[in-house]
Amino acid sequence: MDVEVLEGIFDANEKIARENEALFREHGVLAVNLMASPGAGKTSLISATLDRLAGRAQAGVIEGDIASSVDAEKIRTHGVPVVQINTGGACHLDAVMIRQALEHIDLSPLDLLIIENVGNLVCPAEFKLGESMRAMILSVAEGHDKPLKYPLMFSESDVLVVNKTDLIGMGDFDMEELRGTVTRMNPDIVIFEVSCRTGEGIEAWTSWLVERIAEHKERARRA
Ligand SMILES: Nc1nc2c(ncn2[C@@H]2O[C@H](COP(=O)(O)OP(=O)(O)OP(=O)(O)O)[C@@H](O)[C@H]2O)c(=O)[nH]1
Ligand SMILES: [Mg+2]
Ligand SMILES: [Zn+2]
Repeated sequence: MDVEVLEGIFDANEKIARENEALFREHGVLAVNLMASPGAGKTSLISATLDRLAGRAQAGVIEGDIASSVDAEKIRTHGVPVVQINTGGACHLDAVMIRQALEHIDLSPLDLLIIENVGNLVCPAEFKLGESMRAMILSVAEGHDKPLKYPLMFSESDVLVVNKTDLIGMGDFDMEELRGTVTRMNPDIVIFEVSCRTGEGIEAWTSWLVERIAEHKERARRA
């Protein structure tokens, strides 16, 4: 594809993303684009977060996958509204897919919308969905060198959740090295260390998210 065609695709996506963003703002909903490679723990983190959020914020979830509704079925057990998007082969979500999914979800009662992007460490970072927060997960099993190899997502994310800390010590993962690399690329990024298996760090992450939800609501109210 030549450069002009690619720019056209990004511009068209950006326009719809801005419309989605306006809709989220109108409803005072914090939309979070959750990105990571396959199996890093996106669905596990959403599940653990929903358990902790109960009574503190109303959440909805959009599940993006190439195929199947496996993740949506898991999230539905938490009693929150869920919409599954199947991309039919595409390796990332785009703003049009989100707009279509929003026809099936009532934003009015929600404070938070978590969008689980397709498992992929590369192109999801290139497509805005209308989110106000970009969150990514890196799992310990993937290795601390990933920011050097897949820089865009690490440099574009507002928050990095390092998952599977229960596996530290089983390989050569170096948390300090990871923190150093990521912070040099993105000095403003907020980093949490969690294990969805043991529950370590989940409360710290969830409390931070609750604060961001309140901040976002206040900003939307003033706008
Ligand atoms: N040891 C360990 N395993 C975990 C942890 N979190 C998730 N897992 C496991 O990792 C696997 C993948 O987790 P998922 O939550 O499905 O990952 P995902 O990122 O949603 O995967 P896709 O949607 O397929 O991209 C599952 O077998 C989880 O049980 C953790 O903190 N520690
Ligand atoms: Mg998943
Ligand atoms: Zn893609």
